[in-house]
Amino acid sequence: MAILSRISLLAAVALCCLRNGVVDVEGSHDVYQELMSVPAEVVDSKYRTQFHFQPPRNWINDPNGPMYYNGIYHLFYQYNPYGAVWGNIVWAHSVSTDMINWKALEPAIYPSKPFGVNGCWSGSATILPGNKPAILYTGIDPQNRQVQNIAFPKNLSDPYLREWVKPDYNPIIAPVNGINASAFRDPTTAWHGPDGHWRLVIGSKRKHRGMAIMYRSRDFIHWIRAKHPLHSANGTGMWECPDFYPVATQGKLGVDTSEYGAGLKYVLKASLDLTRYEYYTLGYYLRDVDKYVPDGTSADDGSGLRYDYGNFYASKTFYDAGKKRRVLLGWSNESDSRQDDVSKGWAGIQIIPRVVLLDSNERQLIQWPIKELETLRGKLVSVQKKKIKSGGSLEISGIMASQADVEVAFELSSLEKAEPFDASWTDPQKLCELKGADVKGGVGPFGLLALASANRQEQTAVFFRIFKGLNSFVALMCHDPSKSSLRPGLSKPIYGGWVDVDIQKNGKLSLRSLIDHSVVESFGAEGRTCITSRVYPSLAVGNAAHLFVFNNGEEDVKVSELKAWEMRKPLMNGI
Ligand code: DQQ
Repeated sequence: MAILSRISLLAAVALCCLRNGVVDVEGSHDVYQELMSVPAEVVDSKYRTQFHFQPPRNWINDPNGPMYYNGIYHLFYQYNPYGAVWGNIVWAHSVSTDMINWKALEPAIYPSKPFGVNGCWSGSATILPGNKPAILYTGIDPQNRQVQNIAFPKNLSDPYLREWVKPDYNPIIAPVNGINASAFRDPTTAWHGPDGHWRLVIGSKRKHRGMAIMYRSRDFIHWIRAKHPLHSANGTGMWECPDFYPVATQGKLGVDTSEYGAGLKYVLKASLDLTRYEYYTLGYYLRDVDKYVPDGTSADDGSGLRYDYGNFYASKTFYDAGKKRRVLLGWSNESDSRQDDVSKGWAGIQIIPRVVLLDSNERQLIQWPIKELETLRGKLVSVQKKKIKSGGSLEISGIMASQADVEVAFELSSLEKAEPFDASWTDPQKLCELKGADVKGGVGPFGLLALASANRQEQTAVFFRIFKGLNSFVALMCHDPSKSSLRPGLSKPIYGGWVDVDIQKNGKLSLRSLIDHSVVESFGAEGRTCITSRVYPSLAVGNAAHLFVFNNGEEDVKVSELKAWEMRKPLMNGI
């Protein structure tokens, strides 16, 4: 790959200081200097996902600059062309007409100029007036400073926008006037205000305060820092990959980032480098002072709402003008060891693109896999009106359960046996750790056992559990992969989130899980709570994987309907 010949290895360290005028890059990813240019000799297929986004080999992380342009979806992403661990970072590029089948192109942005010579990190795309796309991204300059650069397509009549030009006047935004040069990255899609100014935010921090520093521009090239950040939150540390966009309070359509007027609320999301989790708040955008104010319905300190309570990071949305929807993409990292990644020859996937909407209660977002995914649905097995007795289970057979899309609706006839809720349980993840899938309950745990071996020595449990609170019932959704593999040395975190539904009123809970060899991506209560886990079974592999419905609660539950489809493999970057 000649175009990549000037890529320099990034010997990043986790300290931030100035040495001979060179800023040490503050580590946003673990750096394995000795592994980052070890070429993939064998590309393992046992754990490769089949319908989730992956390049043929090597390391990937954040989705970058997703956009819809003249009928084509573009996905750029952080990519190491030389190895299966983070390093040598470029913007790889794939195109699609449905975000399910992908065609890989040559990397679009790579370190060929001084203002990005030490790496081309994350950023976003904006479609400028006259239908002209522009990319803003973070370059690591010769002093290892994080600077913001612009790039334009070389040839707008190329439908794939293969080549991108980085003008020599870059960087267009530099870390000056007190900005921490190693904590200044990931520009958002810009939005255009009624006053004729463009605006964007860049992730940063001051001491422990995470923040979205705002810039304004008239011509998109010259940017001036606003007096105040758009928003900041103490104790949250560095904000990576911020995202800011409007959502409609009525209806099911997405909203363009530059739209304004009545009937809109705003979402501000930050990826926290400290915890490697993301959180978002809903709120209002005060245009006269260019400030975002959370509406207070969820915590603004990292403990609040998340798109996904599992293995999910560095997400980014874009407005799909073709289908008038807002679509979310995000990175799901491996949870095996770095050495495993080198042996596999690859690491990292993108989640299935999700449509994002505001819930009608305006307290949270709802996410759902894009409709196009359903074109991959093949053989179907279904179950109707089946009682799962206390302690019982039901095997769903007849499809390849390692590559499936499963939708199930549960009916709860009584909540009488629900366990009492303890007010000290404030962290849903901890509660799922305390009460894993094997811990018997009153109402629940009930749900699915994905990627299970025949005798269930291996299983990844996806389930709900209902508690009786003082004034209302509390629903919890968990992923418990503690028995996902007999292999030693794997990280198997248990994840959990609250489910904001009135379970007493409707007596129903739905679950959808996308199972794809080493990933289980789940959507509880029509997409109100989402959890993704990466797992590496040793027995429940390929055709040996099984799928069960289970109920470890005292109360019986009913499966009113279950549908499980075997999923076909799309065109995936030429694999
Ligand atoms: N990944 C990029 C950074 C970003 C981080 C580097 C988030 O731009 O802050 O690969 O995963």
